Parts: sequence; C-alpha cells; structure tokens
Amino acid sequence: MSEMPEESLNESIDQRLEKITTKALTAIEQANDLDALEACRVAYLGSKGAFTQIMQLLRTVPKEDKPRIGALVNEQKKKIEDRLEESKAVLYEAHLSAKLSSESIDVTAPGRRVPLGHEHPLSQIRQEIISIFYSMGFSTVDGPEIETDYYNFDSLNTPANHPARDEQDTFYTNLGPHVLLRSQTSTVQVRVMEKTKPPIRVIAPGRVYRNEEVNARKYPLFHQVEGLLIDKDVTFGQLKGTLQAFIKALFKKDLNIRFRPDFFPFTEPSAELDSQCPFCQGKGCRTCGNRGWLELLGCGMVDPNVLKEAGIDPEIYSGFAFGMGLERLAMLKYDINDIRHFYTNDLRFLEQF
Ligand code: 2NL
Repeated sequence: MSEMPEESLNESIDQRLEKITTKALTAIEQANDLDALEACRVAYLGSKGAFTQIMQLLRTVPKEDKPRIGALVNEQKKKIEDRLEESKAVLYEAHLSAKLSSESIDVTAPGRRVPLGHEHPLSQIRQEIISIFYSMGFSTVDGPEIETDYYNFDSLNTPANHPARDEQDTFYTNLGPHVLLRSQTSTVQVRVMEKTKPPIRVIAPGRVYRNEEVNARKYPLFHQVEGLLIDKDVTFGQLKGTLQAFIKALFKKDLNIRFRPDFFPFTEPSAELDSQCPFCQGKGCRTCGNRGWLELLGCGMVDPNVLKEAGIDPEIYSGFAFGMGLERLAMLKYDINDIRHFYTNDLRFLEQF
C-alpha cells in the first residue's frame, strides 16, 4: 500500500463513509419487502457488512482526529439505522395488509356441510322403545351380561332338564360350572324383584347370547327389551292394553293386535303377540309374507313360582311380562332382510338410517 498523507487518509475515510451511507440509503429505499430490507441490514450493518468494515479503519486514524471521525461514523450509522426502522415500519404495514386480504373470510359465503354421524339402527329403535315405555311409567334397568344359571334359568322356573339349558343353546364360560352369558334380560328383572317391594314397572334392554348357527335371521348375539310390571290385581287385560298402546306408538298407527297361546316356563298363561302388518294394513305384502299379521313379541302373566322364588308373595301380587328381539323389530320396521347387516358395519348399510 502506498503511503498517503494523513490529511488525505482522513479525507478518504470521510468520503468513503459518505459514499457507503449513500449506497446503503439507496439500497434501503429500493428494498420492497421485509426480506430484501433485512438483506440490506446485513449487507451494511451486519458483522461483515460494508459499513462495519469501514468502521475498522477507525483504528488507523490519528488520535487527534478520532473524536471527529468517531462522531461522523456514529452519525452516519444512525442515519442508516433510522432509515431501516422507517422502511421496516412501512413494509411491515404493507405485509400485514396483504396477509389480511389474502386470508380474509367471506362472511356471506354459504356454510360448508359437515357430515353428521348418526345412531346405529338398533340404538335408534332401542331408544324409541325406551321412550314409549317411559311415557307409560316404566323405568329402565341394567345388569350383568355374564350371569349365573340361577338368574338365567332356575329363578325363572326353568328346571335343570329344560332343553334351553343345553350347551347346544347356551354359552357357558370357563369361569365356573354355573357361569354363562345371559340368554335373556329377564335376569336383570329377577334381580330387581329380589330387592324391590312392588309395585314394579321396569324394562330391561340389553345384549343377550344364544349358541346358534348364523343365518339371515339368527346371530349368536342379539338385543332384547324385556318388560315387567308387578302390583296388586294385575290382569291380562292390562297387559293387552299396555302392549296395544306400545304397538300404536312404535308404528305410529292404530293397528289391531291379537294374542295366540304360547308357552314360556316363566309365564302362565303365555302368548305370542301379532300385530296387523303396518305396511299393508293386513291386506298381505312382502314384509308379512302375505299373512297380513306380524309376530312381534312374547308375553304372559308372571308364573307364581317366579314371584315366590324372588321373594314376592303371589297371593298378594301378580304381574305381567314381555320380551322382544330388537333385531327382529328393526328388520320389520326398516325392511332389512339379513340380521348380519347389523354387525358388519358396512357404511352403505348404516348410512341409510
Ligand atoms: C321372547 C319372549 C318373554 C318374558 C320374556 C319374563 C321376565 C320375568 C318374569 C317373567 Cl322376570 N317373564 N320375561 C316373559 C314372556 C316372554 O320373551 O320371545 N323374547 C324374545
């Protein structure tokens, strides 16, 4: 490097400072977004920036000139910093308004449709049945699915040699010789009878199990709603009236009903309830197989042996009971031709309800 007189070296630093400041201010003016502006800051004031490098020359300035040059450096640097600040405020404002307009919401646009889930058809019909009986004063009770043969059979007047108790029909467990999967929700009602003094008015919805080959009408698990009413002087006429009201509410039609004699170990007399087919008003159609009538449920007067076994005096109290399969009712009501549809969870099936 050639020797320069001190004056001219100082001149030169002054000039170079002025020049670099002018360049910096022009670059700041030309930066049209926040990124470009930041690039300017780094290019001039960053640790390796042009202005910073000039400041290094301060070391070579003679002592007596240092205050003046130092003040100049600070002044120029502040100029650049102030301009950066101003520009940043302006560009940030522009950035924000661009962002806001690109993200704006059209509050007049129609809403997007949210796909809604819905209840399984069995849950729907169960809830409907619970509501109908609730309106007639029945409360809903619940109990275990794993039961003993006492609650499932003995307490219900079903003796040890009864065919329903056979392993062919009932799922026994390896939890003990008397432990099984309940085949009816009467078990729950027996437990209610044991601990409640009549009057009793309950329904027991729930899952039940029977050891059966699967086909279009049979499945090893299904759902029942059973009902029980016990009071003084309960009659078969009251059973008829209650079920007539139930059928009318379920099908939302004033349908005729009829009772055919049947047999259950736990009721005497026992009957099967038919209703006039709600789809053809009894004229005959596909749903009722041209019979005009549908078999809907089983019922009867609670056998005195059942009352006695649960600790209720059959000389004072009498009662009626009924039981229905939800799959069967739902298949009739919604025209479903195969019970397996309830358990395969095919959305094409489920979305129809
Ligand atoms: C059917 C028939 C029925 C009952 C269930 C019952 C319960 C107690 C006492 C007496 Cl605690 N009876 N339940 C009575 C008659 C028929 O169910 O076909 N179910 C699917």
